[in-house]
Amino acid sequence: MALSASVISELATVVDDAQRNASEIVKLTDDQPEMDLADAYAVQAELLRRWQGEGRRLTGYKGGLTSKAKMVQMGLDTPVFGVLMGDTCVPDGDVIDMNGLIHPKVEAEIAFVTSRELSGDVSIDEVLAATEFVLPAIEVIDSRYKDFKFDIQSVVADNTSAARYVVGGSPRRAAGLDLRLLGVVMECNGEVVGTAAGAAVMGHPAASVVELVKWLAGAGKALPEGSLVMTGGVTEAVAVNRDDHVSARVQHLGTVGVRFT
Ligand code: OOG
Ligand code: MG
Repeated sequence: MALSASVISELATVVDDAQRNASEIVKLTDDQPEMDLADAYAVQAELLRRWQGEGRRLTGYKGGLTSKAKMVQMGLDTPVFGVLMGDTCVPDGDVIDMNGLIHPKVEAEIAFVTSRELSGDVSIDEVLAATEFVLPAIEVIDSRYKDFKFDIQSVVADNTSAARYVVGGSPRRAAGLDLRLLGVVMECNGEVVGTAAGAAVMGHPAASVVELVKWLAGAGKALPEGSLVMTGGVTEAVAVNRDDHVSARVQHLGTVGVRFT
């Protein structure tokens, strides 16, 4: 780490305020060029500590930049991890108020809910054996950085752009499904805006969970039983506007949808 605890705390305040007020900020590295990835995750950990202190609940974790499409779109080549807070969960079919967001984009994802704790080095098969069900998801990302432009440190400190998440459809047991082959179609106002298969995420969506568990282990943590894991957008993220209706259809897992007002 390159930054002091007091600077980490100041940066957490900058990000927290931007998230609360839906106000744009400049990349943290503009003012803190020394900031490294460990500092960035320290800012994220400080945010989580504050949020839990306010009574907000950690419901799971997210992997980001786990598909080639997302990496190319953002010009970064390292997966990132973030936290999911219960109050940012939007019911399937519900509406999201654009007023609380800056410049939201949507991503179609495959989500997991775990049935057992996972820790350390796990295999794809171990992840699948510890999976209660898989389900379709839409993640709404809303980078707090101007023009959605950032480097890896800045996006990690911004909790990897997490803003809202929607899960639903028809949750299914993973056994008997080849998650690599699940077709995914994202639509906006009935028009197809993205297509992919599960394998777009690291060759297998469960590989994103493997990496997440490894990242948690590095911080001395395990992935608790009953966690929701968003494995990352399978296609490029798509910008949305007021009155847009977005849906993500995942083969065998049904459809999840949300509208913006
Ligand atoms: C970073 C978050 C990426 C995903 O699913 O790839 C992400 C960003 O692109 O703003 O959530
Ligand atoms: Mg995502």
